[in-house]
Amino acid sequence: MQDCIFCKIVSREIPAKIAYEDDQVIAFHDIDPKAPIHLLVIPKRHITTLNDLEEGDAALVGRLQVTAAKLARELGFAEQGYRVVMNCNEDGGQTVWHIHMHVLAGRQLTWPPG
Ligand code: D5M
Repeated sequence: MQDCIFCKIVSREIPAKIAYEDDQVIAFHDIDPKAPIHLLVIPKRHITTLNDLEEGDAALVGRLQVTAAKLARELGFAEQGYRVVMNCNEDGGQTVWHIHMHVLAGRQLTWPPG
């Protein structure tokens, strides 16, 4: 999508610190980290919010989680622990309109989130 910053990261129109990429998914470091490690795992295909997911997207969404787990093992924070979060729409705290999985690690996270 033309004006989507995450689509522009996918197409390399804007830079990002990319941690993983395959044909369907890309992961990069959040520009405004909320923890010592803060990754975003996104589908390359533009999907605006979680509400736009369809039956056929189940494998793609699973792939986001599998990618998060793979990165946790590879970057060494799997055993210590981490949190994955996906925000949806205004009340959920979504600010970028291309679905993304936050992966937060490297400190004791509190619950519930604010
Ligand atoms: O999270 C959107 C997240 O996207 C937020 O943590 C900042 C991050 N962000 C915004 N622009 C960039 C770029 N250009 N690179 C990396 N990270 C970025 P949300 O759940 O929508 O509030």
